[in-house]
Order: sequence, then C-alpha cells, then structure tokens
Amino acid sequence: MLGTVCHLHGENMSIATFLNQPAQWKNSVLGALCFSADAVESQRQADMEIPCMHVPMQRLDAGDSLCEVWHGNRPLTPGQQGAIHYRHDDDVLFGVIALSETMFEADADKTPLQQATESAYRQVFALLDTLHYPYLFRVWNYIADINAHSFGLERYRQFNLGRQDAFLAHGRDVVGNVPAACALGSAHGPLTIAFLAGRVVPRCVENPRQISAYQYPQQYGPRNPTFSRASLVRLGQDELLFVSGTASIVGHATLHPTDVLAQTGETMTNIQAVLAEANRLASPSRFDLASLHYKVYVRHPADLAQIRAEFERIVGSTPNAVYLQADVCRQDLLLEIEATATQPLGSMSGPRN
Ligand code: 3EB
Repeated sequence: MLGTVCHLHGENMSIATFLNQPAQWKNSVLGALCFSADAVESQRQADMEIPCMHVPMQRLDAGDSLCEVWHGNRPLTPGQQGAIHYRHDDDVLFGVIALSETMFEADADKTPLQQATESAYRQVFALLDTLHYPYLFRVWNYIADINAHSFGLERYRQFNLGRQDAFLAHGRDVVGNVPAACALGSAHGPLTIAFLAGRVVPRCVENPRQISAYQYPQQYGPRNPTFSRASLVRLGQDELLFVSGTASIVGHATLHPTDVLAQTGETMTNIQAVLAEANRLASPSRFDLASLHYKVYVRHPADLAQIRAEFERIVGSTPNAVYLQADVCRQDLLLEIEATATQPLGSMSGPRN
C-alpha cells in the first residue's frame, strides 16, 4: 500500500482553485467546507452536485478563502433529503445543512436557534438512518453570534439544548459514544452544519486533563455539549483521527482568560493529551503533533502573529495549518484548534479488539 492515499482524505486550497479543478478530479469529491468573508464565490458550487458548506469567515494567513475538500472513492452518489445536500461512497457520507432561524418562531418552550438546531440534527439522523450510515464521525457546527444572549440564554447554550434534544429523540447516546465536533461563531449567516458519517463504529477519545464536555457542570448551560474530544475511525488500510475543537480548558474551567500566549500553550497541551489517549487506542500508535493537519480559529485577528509563533514553536516543524477568524463558544476563550490525521494501519498491526 506504499504511496497510496487513504480513500477518505481532506486537502486545503482556495475556493478559486477548487472551482477550477477538472471534472474528473471533482468526481472523487465527497464535499467541501468553504470559508470566506465574502459569501458570493462558493455559491456557484451549488450547480456542481457537490455538497459545499459555506461559512462567512475570514481567512487570516494566506489568500482570502479556504476550501477544505474531502475525497472519497469513485463512484460517488449525490442526493438531497430535506435541507441536507450529501454525497457518499460505499463507506462514508458527507453532508451539509444550513437552516435560517427566521424559519422558526419563538414559542414558550424553544427559541428559534434551538428549534433550528434540533431540526437540523433530526434531519441528519433521519438521513443517516435512511441511507444506513449510522455512525457520525465528525461534525462541524457554525453559529452566528455564538456568544450573544437572547431569550435569557447565550446562543451557544440554546444550540446545546437543540442538539441534545435531537440526539435523545433519535435514541442516540449523549454521553460516551458521541461524535468529534467543533462549534464556532460567525458574524452572520444561517446555522450551518457539515458532517462525515459512516458504517464502522468510531472509537471515542477523551482527554484526562479535561472533564468530558458531555459531563460539564450546570454552570455552562442547561444542557451539555454533545461531543467527544476526538474520534478514531478505521477505514480500509488506514486509521483516521479527528481531534475536536480544543481550547484552553482544564477540568471544566477556562484557564488564562486574558493571556493569548498561555491559552495557545494550554490548548496544545490538551491536544498532546488527546493524542496520547488516541495512541493508547490506535494501532500502531503513531499520531504526533507534527503529523496533524490543523485549523486554528482566532477570535481577535490582532492575536494571529502571537498565536502562530507560539503554535509553530510548540509543533516544531512547520505545521500544516490554516487560520480563520471566529468567535469561540465561551467569551473568555481566545482561540480554538482542531485537527485531523491519517496513519496507515501497516502490516504489523494485525487484528484488533
Ligand atoms: C470546549 O472544550 C470548547 O459544542 O461541539 C469545542 C469543541 C467546544 C466542540 C461543541 C465546543 C464544541 O468546551 C468548545
């Protein structure tokens, strides 16, 4: 298998480069996560039968857009169910859903964002049930004004209510066996969710330095976030690691609330701890900081240089990383870092339990 690329893999490029790829290349694209401050460009992708998420976020490092493209095995099957656009091969399904809160009215029980979130996740689970891709590997959540308060509750906490209700309504675990995820804030736009799902059970990884998010104390909201710190997915000859959005949280508390350098260091210590846990479960255990592909979400663009220098110092070699401006789901968090990696299982690995 030397020289082969895992059949499920992501690569980064600008939206313009993505649009200019030949049709043959696009035939293996499961979907894409597109980010740019200006929403216009990637809307053209709607014609392509490729599910493309678009989130209005500024890329901070290079160029003015980012397109994270996920490839699968040809031939791919496209489709639409409810508000979800998806594409799948025999093993993996990529989907995107964007729902505007204006479609929902506040009632006595549920805020519009909560209803939009619950509806989006219910649609996701209905699709996964219909097409038989039962396991969510990784979810990307983007929420406008994530730290704003309305109806007496921070919007991220409204999102957590709707998300957990949908998991429960579909009989899914809300503790333990939950997907890797991230949740970031944009200035505007509909609730936007992208996801990868499949037919093999992912192994969930937690971080011994952190209380599991699904067990946070009540002070962070009426319902806990439904995500694990990372997921490990074995596909063919490869093992994929999805590290969730990771921040400067130890136990359940934010550390270094006003110190962006220290938050960067603490975040990387957390990612190291997640990697150590993943390596306990993975076989062979070869994930390290240098082998990850990172997305770094920066709250204040003015902090970019400091965050980047510290991050590069810690990773050592020049990291494979992209930087986006985003709000993070606690007001005192100044950055969040997510990552993915793939390792070949190798001929020495043998059967695993
Ligand atoms: C944290 O550790 C930081 O709600 O899906 C990170 C990753 C965070 C995912 C989510 C939230 C989520 O709590 C925030």
